[in-house]
Amino acid sequence: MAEGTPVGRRVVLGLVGLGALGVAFGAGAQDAVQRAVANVSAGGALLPGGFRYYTVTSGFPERSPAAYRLRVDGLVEDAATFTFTDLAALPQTRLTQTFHCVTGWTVPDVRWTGVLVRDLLARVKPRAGARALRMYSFDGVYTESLTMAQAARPDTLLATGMQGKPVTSRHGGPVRMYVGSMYGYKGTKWLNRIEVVDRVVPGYWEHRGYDVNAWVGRSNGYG
Ligand SMILES: Nc1nc2c(c(=O)[nH]1)N[C@H]1C(S)=C(S)[C@@H](COP(=O)(O)O)O[C@H]1N2
Ligand SMILES: [Mo]
Repeated sequence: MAEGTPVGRRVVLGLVGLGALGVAFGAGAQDAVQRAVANVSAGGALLPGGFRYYTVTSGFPERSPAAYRLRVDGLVEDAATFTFTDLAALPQTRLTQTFHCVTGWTVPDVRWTGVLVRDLLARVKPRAGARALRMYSFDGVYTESLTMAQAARPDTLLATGMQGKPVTSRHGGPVRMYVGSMYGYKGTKWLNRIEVVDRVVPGYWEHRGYDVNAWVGRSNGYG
């Protein structure tokens, strides 16, 4: 299901109203509602208190770490296919950072672990003329983009761990992207290919009106 447009004040007030539901019906009921909505619509409920599970397809694809492959190709000297074990052998980075969906929900202090995209790129050696990355998902539909400078940031991560556990299938495991300086939509779930290209190619949500440069607080009408 679509995740809608960035929220303004009116919708934020609506969120506060839904928060009151938790008081009226008890937190257990609220959690049950949130789970139900996540299961049924996959669109994420507008309820406070944590992550939504987003997908633009009808489901949440599953792939085991053993079956996982990440292809990195395009304008590189050494195109390569990485297994989960290969990724685990690269330098590991930890980040603790707030997650921001452009529709207004956030999750504070999310603990991520994984491989910085810049450490991955160092292995495949981008060629002169490389300007951007295209990310692909094994959901078969979702795509995203980053400039090389955005990709090289110290908070642009191929995440294999989230909140001290492996990234679950619902959250895009075994490997998803996390772009800490940008809204959540830049973080491709179920990542299976990174193509190095000569220009930014807008991704799934950018074709539907979101900003290509998705800086938290200064894009999509915020700031
Ligand atoms: N493949 C894929 N990646 C995706 C999405 C999606 O629907 N499909 N949604 C994006 C959006 S808008 C957000 S806010 C985050 C949500 O991550 P979560 O589902 O783990 O909460 O994933 C991003 N990556
Ligand atoms: Mo989002």
